[in-house]
Amino acid sequence: MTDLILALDATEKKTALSIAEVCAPHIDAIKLGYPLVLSCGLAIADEMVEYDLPLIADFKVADIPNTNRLIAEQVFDAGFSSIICHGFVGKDSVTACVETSFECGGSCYVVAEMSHPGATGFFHGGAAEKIAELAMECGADGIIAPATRPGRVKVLRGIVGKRKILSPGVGAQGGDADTISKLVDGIIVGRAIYEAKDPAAAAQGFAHVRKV
Ligand code: OMP
Repeated sequence: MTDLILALDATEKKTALSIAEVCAPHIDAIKLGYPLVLSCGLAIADEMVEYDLPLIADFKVADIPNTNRLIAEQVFDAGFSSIICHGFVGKDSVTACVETSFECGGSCYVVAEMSHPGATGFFHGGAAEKIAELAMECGADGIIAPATRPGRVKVLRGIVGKRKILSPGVGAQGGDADTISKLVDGIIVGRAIYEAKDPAAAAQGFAHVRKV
């Protein structure tokens, strides 16, 4: 089974809630990040409760350990079930997110390699492998790895083993859902669903992938 995670980056509350409502039967989780939360506040998580789906907070947290902990506490208090943090900030900062997630009964995912073209400027030469190793050492639940580079996901799978890989970059960024879903535990899809004329139909279009 590969989860379909909706990246709900719509910035208008009414639009975001109506997309979540119609897509809910066809998806496994909703990822909320800066675009929607900066527009509507963290309380938007409360309004999503009725869809009965896990909520992933994508703030790509990248600060000192104490600040990471404070951010993670806010996220879990608001009702999210997972948080995404950056790994390049180091072991102590990632550990703060992982420990807070554990204490709050949630999960923590660490960005190992990003999906956009510019990411290769820094996530290369073994950097992503190092971050994935760090994520495992810190006890993270999994990593974020790019649907736009399935070959790299295979390499990172070798490091994380059975731990989860969630993969953004399907659709708008060019990643292929069928290819990547065979390699990962969840695909993260944003614009291909929330910008579609019929978001529910677009989400339903990934039904075959959820069975992989
Ligand atoms: P679309 O490109 O519209 O499908 O959205 C992808 C979503 O995944 C956005 O919310 C991005 O912020 C997020 N994302 C990436 O696109 N690439 C990454 O490397 C990491 C993330 C993420 O952490 O979710």
